[in-house]
Amino acid sequence: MSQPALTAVGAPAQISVVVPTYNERGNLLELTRRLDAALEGFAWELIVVDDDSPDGTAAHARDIYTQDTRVRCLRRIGRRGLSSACIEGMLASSAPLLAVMDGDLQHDPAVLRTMLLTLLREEADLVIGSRYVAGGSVGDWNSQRVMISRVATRLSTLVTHREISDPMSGFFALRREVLDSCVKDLSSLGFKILLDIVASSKPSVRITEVPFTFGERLTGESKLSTNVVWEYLLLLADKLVGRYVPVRFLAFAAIGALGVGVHFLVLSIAFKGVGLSFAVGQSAATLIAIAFNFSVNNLLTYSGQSLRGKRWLRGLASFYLICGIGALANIGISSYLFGNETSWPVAALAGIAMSSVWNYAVSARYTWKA
Ligand SMILES: Nc1nc2c(ncn2[C@@H]2O[C@H](COP(=O)(O)OP(=O)(O)O)[C@@H](O)[C@H]2O)c(=O)[nH]1
Ligand SMILES: [Mg+2]
Repeated sequence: MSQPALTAVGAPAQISVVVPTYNERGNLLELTRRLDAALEGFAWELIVVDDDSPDGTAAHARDIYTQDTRVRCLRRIGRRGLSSACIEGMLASSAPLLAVMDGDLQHDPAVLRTMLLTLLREEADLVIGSRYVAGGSVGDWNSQRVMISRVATRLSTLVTHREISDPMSGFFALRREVLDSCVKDLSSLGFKILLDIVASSKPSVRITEVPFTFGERLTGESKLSTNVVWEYLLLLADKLVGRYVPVRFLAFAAIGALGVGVHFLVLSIAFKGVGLSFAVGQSAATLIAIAFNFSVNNLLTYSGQSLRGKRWLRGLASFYLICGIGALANIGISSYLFGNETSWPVAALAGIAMSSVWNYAVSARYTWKA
C-alpha cells in the first residue's frame, strides 16, 4: 500500500560541508559568511563537528543556527580526533555531495566551489584541494614542516597505491557513494581522514586535484599536536596489517616491551644501586612498570580518548587489577605447560603471550572503554 507523501518543508541540501572544530569560536561566523558568498546558487549546509571545545564553539554554532538554519552542530563529549569527527559529520548528512574543510579559514571556500563544480560536471568522484600541484602552495610553512609533510606523502603511497600529490590534505569533496562504499573499512585514527578514505576506496574511484594555497589561520591556534607523527604511523600500520591484527594491540605490545626496560631499570637501581632486597626491588619495579605502561598507553594507544583527572586515577587502579590477574594467568599457564614437558622458554613465551592478550583485551573494554 502506498504511503501518503510528506509535506515538503525546506529544500534538501545538495552539499554538506563538514568542519571539524576544536576551539574555533572566533572563526565560525566568518566561515559561514564566506561559504555563503562562495557557494551562491548551491543548496548547502554546514555541519560543525565539535569535540566539546572549552571556548564554547558548539554553543556559538547553535547561535549562528538561529540566524541561519543551514548551520548545524554535532557536539561530541569526551572524545578527540579529527578523522572520527569528519566521518561522523559526513554520516550525519543526507546530501549527495560531501566536503571536508578546516574551521580556521586556511581552506578557501572559493576553491570549494571549483571542487563542487568538478564533481557536478562528472569529471571525478573525489576532488582534493592540493598544496602540491602547479598553482598550489603551503603558504608560509617552515622548512621542517615542509620536510615532514614530504616524507609523510612519500610513505602514504604504501597504502594508497596511487599517485596523489597531496593525500594528507584536509580539504576535499566527494560523492556520498564514495564514502558509503568504504566507510566500514575506515580506520578513523588520527588526523588524516583523506588518506584513510583513499586507501580504503576502490581503484575505480576517479580522483582529481585542484590547486589551493594554504591560507593564514584567521584566529585561534593550531591543534597540530605532538602526537601527529605517531597517529600517522598508526594509520599506516592499520591500513597495512589492521585486517590481520588490531593496530592498537601492536602499539600496546610495543609499549609493553618498553615497560620491560623500565622494570629492569628500576630493579637495577633499587637492588644493585640502593641495596634494597630483591623482593622489594622487584615489587617496586613491577608497580612502576605497570604505571608507566598505563600512562604511555593512555597518551598514545588511546590518544583520542585519553583519561584525565579522576578518571585517570580510576583507570590506573583498574589497570593494576587487570595486569595483576594477567600475571596470575601468565604464571598459571606457563607453569602448567612447563610441568607438561614444554621447554621453559616456550612455556614462558606462552604465558607472556596469554597475559598480553588478556591485559590488552580487558583494559580496552574496562579501562578505556574503547
Ligand atoms: N572535532 C575536532 N576537530 C579538531 C581536532 N583537532 C583539530 N581539529 C580541527 O581540525 C581543523 C584543522 O586543525 P588545525 O589545528 O587548524 O591544524 P593545522 O591547520 O594543520 O594547524 C581545525 O578546524 C581544528 O579546529 C579534534 O580533536 N576534534
Ligand atoms: Mg589550520
